[in-house]
Amino acid sequence: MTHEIAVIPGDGIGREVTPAAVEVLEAVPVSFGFVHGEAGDEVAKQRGDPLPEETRALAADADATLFGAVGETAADVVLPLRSIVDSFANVRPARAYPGLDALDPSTDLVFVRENTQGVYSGIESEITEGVQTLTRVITEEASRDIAEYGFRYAKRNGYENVTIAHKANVMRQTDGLFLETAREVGDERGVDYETALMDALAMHLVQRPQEYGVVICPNLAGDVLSDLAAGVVGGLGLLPSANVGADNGMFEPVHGSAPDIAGEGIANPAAMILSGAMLLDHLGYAEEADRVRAAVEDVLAEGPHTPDLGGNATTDDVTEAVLQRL
Ligand code: GGG
Repeated sequence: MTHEIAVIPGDGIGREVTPAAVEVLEAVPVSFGFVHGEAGDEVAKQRGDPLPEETRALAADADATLFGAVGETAADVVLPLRSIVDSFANVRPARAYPGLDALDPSTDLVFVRENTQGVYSGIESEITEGVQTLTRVITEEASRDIAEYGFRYAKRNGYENVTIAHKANVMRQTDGLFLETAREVGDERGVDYETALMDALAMHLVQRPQEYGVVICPNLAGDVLSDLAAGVVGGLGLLPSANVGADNGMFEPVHGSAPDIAGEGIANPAAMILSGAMLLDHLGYAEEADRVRAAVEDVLAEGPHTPDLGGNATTDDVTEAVLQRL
């Protein structure tokens, strides 16, 4: 069986790391057909549309999508793509790797981020000059879906600690509903969990990350806390992610387009290649996914390293080293 994969590199370093993940997927014994699409800031400049219709169709029709990165047009590209592939959960693992400079070497966190609403619902308006508003949407249904996914993920993957992140003492109605619903799900399952105010949680994730496992979060909190966790384990070049729903999925690094280093060929491809491993998991190739992760871990432990990890290797050097291990 051949799996059709939509490949959308996007902008900046997305254009450099996405081919690395494709090369790695081509090296595993799974039959893929890759179809390529354009999206992002550059396409918006050229065609006036950051997410052309044919790219939307590619993502909708494919078995899964590999997405690189986007810059200024994030709201017009990555949010619609997540919706096109019908994903309600954004899973962002942040692990410490042997040989790298993590604050605590036993850190093993997974952010399970609500992917459809919160302040990313896209409802903003100017009510009068100098006054902008934003509507934060939280529904019981979406809160239940993400909490069930998070608790299920923790059980399946052997995580003992589950934390529900919220700010219900301030956003009483919206995060009040999120918290109440997620607690109900935990109670119905009869499992242990804790709840945490997201601001205090940010501090504790830095001070004692080893005490946390799966963190179930509203949308913006998940985006921010996972970047914070990237700082805890060694940088954004290390964090992959999966946008998943009932069937389809989109796999992308947590990092953005990094215009400061784009075009230099020195972006760390680890996050993108690890996103490819999550794609393999999603399609049912757990063994192949583990092999890709093991190859990346070896390279992270022994080098070569790109400059974000203190080395002077290029994206191609690191990709080649991963391919050699595979
Ligand atoms: N590959 C991830 C990417 O391009 N991120 C840019 C960004 O701003 N993302 C917002 C989000 O993840 O919700």
